[in-house]
Amino acid sequence: MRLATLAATSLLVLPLAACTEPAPTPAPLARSLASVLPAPARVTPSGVRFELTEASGIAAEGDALPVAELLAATLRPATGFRLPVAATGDVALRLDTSIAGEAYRLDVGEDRVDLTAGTPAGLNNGVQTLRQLLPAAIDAGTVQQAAWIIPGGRIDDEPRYAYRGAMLDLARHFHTPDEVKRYIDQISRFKINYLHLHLADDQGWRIQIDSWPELTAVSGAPGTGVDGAGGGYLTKAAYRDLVTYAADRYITVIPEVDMPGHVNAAQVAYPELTCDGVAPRQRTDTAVGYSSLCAGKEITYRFAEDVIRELAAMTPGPYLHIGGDEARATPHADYVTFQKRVMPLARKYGKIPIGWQEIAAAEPEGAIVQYWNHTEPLTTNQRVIVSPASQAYLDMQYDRQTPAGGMNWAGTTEVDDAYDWNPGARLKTVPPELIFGVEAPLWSETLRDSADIEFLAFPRLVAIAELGWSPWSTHDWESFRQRIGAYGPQWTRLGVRFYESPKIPWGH
Ligand code: IFG
Repeated sequence: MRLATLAATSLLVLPLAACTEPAPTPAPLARSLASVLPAPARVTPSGVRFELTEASGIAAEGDALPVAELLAATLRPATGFRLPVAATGDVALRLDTSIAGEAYRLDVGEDRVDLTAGTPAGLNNGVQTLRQLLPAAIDAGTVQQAAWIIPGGRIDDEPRYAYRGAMLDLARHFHTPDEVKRYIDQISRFKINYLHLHLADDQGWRIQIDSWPELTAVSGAPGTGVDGAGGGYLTKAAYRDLVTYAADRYITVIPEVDMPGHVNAAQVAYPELTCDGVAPRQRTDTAVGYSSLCAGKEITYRFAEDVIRELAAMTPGPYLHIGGDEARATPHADYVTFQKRVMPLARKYGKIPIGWQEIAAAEPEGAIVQYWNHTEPLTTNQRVIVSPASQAYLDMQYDRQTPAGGMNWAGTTEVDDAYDWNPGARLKTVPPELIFGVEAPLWSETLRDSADIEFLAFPRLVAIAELGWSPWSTHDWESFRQRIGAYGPQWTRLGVRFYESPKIPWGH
C-alpha cells in the first residue's frame, strides 16, 4: 500500500472513529530510519511503512526465542497487543550464521519486519534499533491509543568496536542493585555491551569476599563512603543477580578491585595489609593516591589471590579489572613487582586482566590497558580501552554553571566535548588496530541516587556509545545533536533525569 493511500485510509478511519468517541490522539508520525542512536552503519529508507497491530505476532525459534520474548515484553505494555511469540508472525527474528558477531540486518516492509543476525546479541542490537523506530509512546507503561507505525526500509548495521562499556563506581557511593538495574536498562538501549563495576576503593569495600569477611563487615558498613553517605555492599547473591540481569540484556559485567593503590578501606578492615601493621583511619573524603598495599609482604599476594579467585568464581564474563591507577604511595619498583605477580593471577583463574594505564609499566602481556589519564602519554603493545578523563568521564561537570553534580579536575565536558573525538585516532602512540573499544566511567564521589547518575550520564553516555558503535564515516555532531534532541521526550516519558544541555535542540 503506497504511502499516500495508506495516509488517506488512516485519515478516513479517524473521522469515523470521531463520530462515536473522541478520536484517539495519533502518535506523532513514526520516526525516520535516520533517527537511530547510535547511528547505524547503512540505512536505506524505502518509503513504505509497517504497522504493528493487534493481529501482529513475533516469529522466532531456538536461540532467537529469548530475544523475541524481550521484544514482546517491551512492546506489549503500550500497545496492549498480545504479540504471541510463535513459529510464524509478521515480525520475524531469525539467526543466520552468515552474519558475523553483533551485526544485524533489519528489513521493514509494508507487511512484515524481518530482523536477522548471527547471534542473539546481534538480534538484541536490532531490537534496540526497532524500539527507537516506533513512536515514543511505545515506552509508556500503560496502553496508548496510537498507530504503531515503523518507517520502511533496510538497516545493515554492525559495531565499530567490540567493547562499548559503561563504568559505575559503587565504592565512593554504594548504589543499590535496583539503581544499578535501572542504569542497565537505560544503557542497554544504546548498544552498550559491558558494565564495569568499581567495587573497592579507599572509602569502601562493596563486594562480599568469604575468605576476608571484615572487608564488607567493616568497610561495607553504613557510614562508609564519601561524606559517610555511601554505605552498603553486594552480597555474592546480589552480585550474581546483577550479572544475570545484565546478561539477559546482553551486557557483560566486569568487576574491579583496585590494587595496589586505592586500598585504604581494605587496610582499615585488615591492618596486616599495611607495611607497618597500623590500621589507617577510615576515609570519607575524596583525596586519591595516598594508600598502597605492601609489596614486600607475602600476605599482600595471598589477599590479592583470594580476592581474584572469589571474583572470578562469581563472574561468568571473560574479564577481571584489577585497577592499578594512582599508586602514588607505591614505589615504582614495588609497583612493577606487585603487578608482575598479580596480573597473572587473573589468568590462573581463567580471566583476562584489565588494568588502568599505569599497568603498562609492568609489561602487561595479555592484559588490556584502559587509557584514562589524558595528561599522560601511553605506549603499549596490548589492546587498549579508551576512556580519556577529559572526554569520557561522566563525573566531570558539563560546565562551570551546571547545578550540583560532578567534579572538574579534568576540566568540564559538555555534550559536544564528549562527542567530538575519534577513539581510533585519540592516542598518537597506540596504533588503531590495538583499540579494543571505549568506556564511559562514572565515578561516584558526588553521586547519591539514580537521579544523580542520570543527570551526569545522559546525554553524554550516548555520545560515547555512538563513538563505540558507529562507523567513523557517520560521525557528525549536527546529526547527533538533532537525534539526541528528538530522543529527549523519550527520556522525559521514562522519568530519566537527563541534562537539558543548551547545545541540544530538545524536542517536546
Ligand atoms: N581518578 C581516579 C578515580 C576517581 C576519578 C574521579 C581513575 C582511574 C579520578 N582514578 O580515574 O578513582 O577518583 O574523576
